[in-house]
Amino acid sequence: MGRMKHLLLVFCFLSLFAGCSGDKTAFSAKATHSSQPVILATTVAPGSAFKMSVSFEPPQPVMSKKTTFHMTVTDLSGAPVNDAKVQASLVMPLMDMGKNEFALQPAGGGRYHGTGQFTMSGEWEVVLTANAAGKSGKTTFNVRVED
Ligand SMILES: [Cu+2]
Repeated sequence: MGRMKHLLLVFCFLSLFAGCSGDKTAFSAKATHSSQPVILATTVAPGSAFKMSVSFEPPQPVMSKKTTFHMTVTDLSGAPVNDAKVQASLVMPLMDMGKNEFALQPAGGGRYHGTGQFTMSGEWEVVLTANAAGKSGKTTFNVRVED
């Protein structure tokens, strides 16, 4: 087991070096993935009236847990939009995973929160649509989900 312990120390050091949390999972292969970006691509639909950003809790979404979505909506000048109806749709680009949609609730300052669950690891599209004052916007975030 001495060799195992040594390997564990090396992995802990490497994961600290990579900037991850160095917790109990540091030995697993997951930790080495943590230096990869969570959001792989962002695509704003043509003609969108809003700008959107998104982040996650936990910061790296995993398929076995619910994910809290934090997002912001601004108009094209950057002013927060507080009264939008915001909907998220979770889609796998490579396969039909069924309908997986939920609404996000406004939290002031152009921020919206909601909870959803990715039902598989791999690449997902988080499609966010916002509607306010007769205008609409749509942004797709390609997101990496771990198992
Ligand atoms: Cu799938």
